[in-house]
Amino acid sequence: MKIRAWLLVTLIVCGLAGTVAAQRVACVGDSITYGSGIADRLKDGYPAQLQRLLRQYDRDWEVGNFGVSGATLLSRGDKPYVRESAYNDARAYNPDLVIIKLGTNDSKPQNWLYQGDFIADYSAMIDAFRGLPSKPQVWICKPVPAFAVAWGISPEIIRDQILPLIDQIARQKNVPVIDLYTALSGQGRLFPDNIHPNAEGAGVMAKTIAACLLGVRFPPDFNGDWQVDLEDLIALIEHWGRNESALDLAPVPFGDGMVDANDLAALMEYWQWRLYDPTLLAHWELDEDAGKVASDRMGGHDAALVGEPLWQPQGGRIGGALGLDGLDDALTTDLAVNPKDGPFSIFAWVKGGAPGQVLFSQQAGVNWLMLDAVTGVLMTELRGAGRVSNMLSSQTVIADGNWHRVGLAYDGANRTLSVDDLPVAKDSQAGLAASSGALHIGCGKNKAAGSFWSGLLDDVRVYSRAVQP
Ligand SMILES: [Ca+2]
Ligand SMILES: [Ca+2]
Ligand SMILES: [Ca+2]
Repeated sequence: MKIRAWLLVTLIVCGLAGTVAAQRVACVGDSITYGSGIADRLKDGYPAQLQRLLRQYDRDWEVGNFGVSGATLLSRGDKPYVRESAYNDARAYNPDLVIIKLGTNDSKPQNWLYQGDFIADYSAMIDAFRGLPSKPQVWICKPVPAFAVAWGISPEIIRDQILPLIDQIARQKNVPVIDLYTALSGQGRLFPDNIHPNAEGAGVMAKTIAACLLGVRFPPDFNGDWQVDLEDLIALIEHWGRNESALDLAPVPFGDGMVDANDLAALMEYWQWRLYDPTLLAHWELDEDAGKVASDRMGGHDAALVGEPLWQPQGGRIGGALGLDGLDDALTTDLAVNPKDGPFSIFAWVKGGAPGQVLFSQQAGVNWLMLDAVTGVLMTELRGAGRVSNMLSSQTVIADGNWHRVGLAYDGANRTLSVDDLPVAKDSQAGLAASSGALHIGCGKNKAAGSFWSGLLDDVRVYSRAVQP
């Protein structure tokens, strides 16, 4: 009976999957939205953090920061938002979603004089945004708490008067509310000046807002493979009816601790979703069937085909692959990862090869991953700057006509070579020699004869972390 209920629920929610697509988000607000008091507000302000969270789901999410320090919702306040150029900018942004977080500055005595206008002014702003050609969905936020009176801002007015008014507006205008007040209650340590959240506090805001927009509190990928699939569903089933915060996807934004139908529905909304690992710098899937460009799924580093590599749409390990002739075929990229800068890794599926051939190299640098010129074992020439440091060789020959997943990972202290997700060589190496050249795929550092790869190449990934095999 239980299983049948499961299947039924699964089938019902499956029909709803795929409704979450990337959109343009305009963040309207005051100095808390702007990011006052955050050292690097363009990186750590809540809109920037929100964009990063959303882009785990889809690279096309776009979040604009239209915060204005000191701005009030009240049009008779001392700095009405509607008279700021940011208001025009936010409307010209053509948003699909608008997040309004105002009210904090309205609690100042000179502004709260006009409290009687609050509902009408807020309604007018909601209507103005809803009337844009892009017909955005408007969300309103309960302001974050104030932890002391500062600049005339009143913690009590926010809590006792503004919060209930926001609820009232939400009902009257049928607009969804994001409760940033509850999200940050008791978190005074995240507010160095008692009013403005620091980067961590802005992160809590971003998480809360992202949860509301996405319908899920965090990515429903419990085993960390950036895919939402059967393994994640099984994890949910195994914890069904239990109190397990690591699987508490819903209800948004705060969860309920329990693993139940809410969480299943949230997961199914992302069924078969491919998430983006923020440490994945580039991912060439090599699934094209024509052309001289291998596109980067992460968007920033499309690779150029050199020579006459052949697309093999049916012949890959994952989808299609690229065939290289061992003479002059390769891929060049503009991705420059300096080995001196710390952890990174590179992985690919490969088939073929011969002694001396190179999979990855760095222009004006060294060969990152290659087959030993004599024995054909997998090795790297990447090493420390000192004369005592050595190359690292495995004992593993991969040129046996089968597909193998090969990798090189550096965690800042250790080099690891892997084949088929098992380590085949590892040593400590405190720091690698600096090199800022671009990554070559399928040829040596100098494109020397004999260094070109002969065989198939598929699913090349470069990370800014050490992915452990
Ligand atoms: Ca997963
Ligand atoms: Ca739950
Ligand atoms: Ca592929």
